[in-house]
Amino acid sequence: MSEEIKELREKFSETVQNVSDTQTLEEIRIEYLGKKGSVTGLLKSMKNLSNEERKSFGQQVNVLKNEITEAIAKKAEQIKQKELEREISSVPEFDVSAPPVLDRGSYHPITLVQRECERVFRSMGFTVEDYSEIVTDYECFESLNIPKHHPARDMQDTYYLTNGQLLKSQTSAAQNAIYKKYRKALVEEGRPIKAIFPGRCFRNEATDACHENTFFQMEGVMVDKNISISNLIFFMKTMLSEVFRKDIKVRLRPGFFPFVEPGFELDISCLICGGEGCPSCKHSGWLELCPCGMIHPEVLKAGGIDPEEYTGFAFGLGMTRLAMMKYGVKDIRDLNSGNLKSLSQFTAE
Ligand code: FA5
Repeated sequence: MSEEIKELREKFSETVQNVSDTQTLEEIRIEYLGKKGSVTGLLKSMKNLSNEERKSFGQQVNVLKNEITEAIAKKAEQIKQKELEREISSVPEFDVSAPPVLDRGSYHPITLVQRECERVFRSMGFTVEDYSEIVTDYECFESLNIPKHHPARDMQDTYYLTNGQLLKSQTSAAQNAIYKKYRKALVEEGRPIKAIFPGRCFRNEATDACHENTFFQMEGVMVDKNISISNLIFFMKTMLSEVFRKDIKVRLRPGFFPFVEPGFELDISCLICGGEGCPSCKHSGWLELCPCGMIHPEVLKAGGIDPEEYTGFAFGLGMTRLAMMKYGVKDIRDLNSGNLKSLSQFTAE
């Protein structure tokens, strides 16, 4: 009987050695460890043995079973790592001097990053919302607990239309409408509000390597009973690890926004300079990427949601900066330049 174990062990290690994809590995797992698998077969065959033999044979089969389980887990990890390396190496490097590829259409890097973010959040049950670029003062500021003459308005000077409307300075401007759209489903059917809304934002500010007057953000909100900071941190971590597919150094520090309490600034270590300091990160080594926090009770109230019963988190991801970091674009202004020589490097698959 031990001969059978030896043969099975040898056969398994030969087979598993050459496996390079998850599906074949799963087939092998079933072949050996499944209900009708070879190892299970050995265990079943023990019923014909004497008590003494059964004990020693059982132990040996269990050792083999553990060896196979471990080897399969190790192989699965190796395959995953290889797939990840393949994916990372297929991300195009940004080279400002590369010749243009004008015979093929291409997606803008921000579109690519936006689609990636949408994919990640959709898979976690978030809806993707579209929102106007022209909004009212109420949507952009008042409903967000920023009354007229509040100093927080100074940080977001934007472009005003003659009719008093404005080009939205932040995707948070859509929050109020989203709460109103989904509050009935929340209160009457107990369905949590889980929504993201990517969009273009405008600010009247001097441009530099990491500031544009027109840029993209992606807002996200989740409202339900008992939502806490842990939920916020979980979603932030998942989003970053899915988008970058590698370990990113992140720091969370207190941040003030009138529409969240408490509020945080989520920064990532600058991937252009590796944290050393460069113009892309204003020489700090860190890049402000995704401010976030627990939605202020006044903001929930303005959206028709009772803050005594419901809580939620909100975040405002700087999508243009995310695209810079993901594709190694040193100057944010390249992304709005319309320069085909640079942008056509991101040709769609
Ligand atoms: C806001 O706009 C808040 N609405 C974010 C928020 C949402 C906070 C929900 C809390 C809860 P801030 O002004 O810091 O915050 O901008 C958010 C992100 O947008 C920044 O971290 C940055 O990544 C990006 N951003 C801001 N200004 C610019 C700019 N001029 N150019 C490029 N990206 C910018």
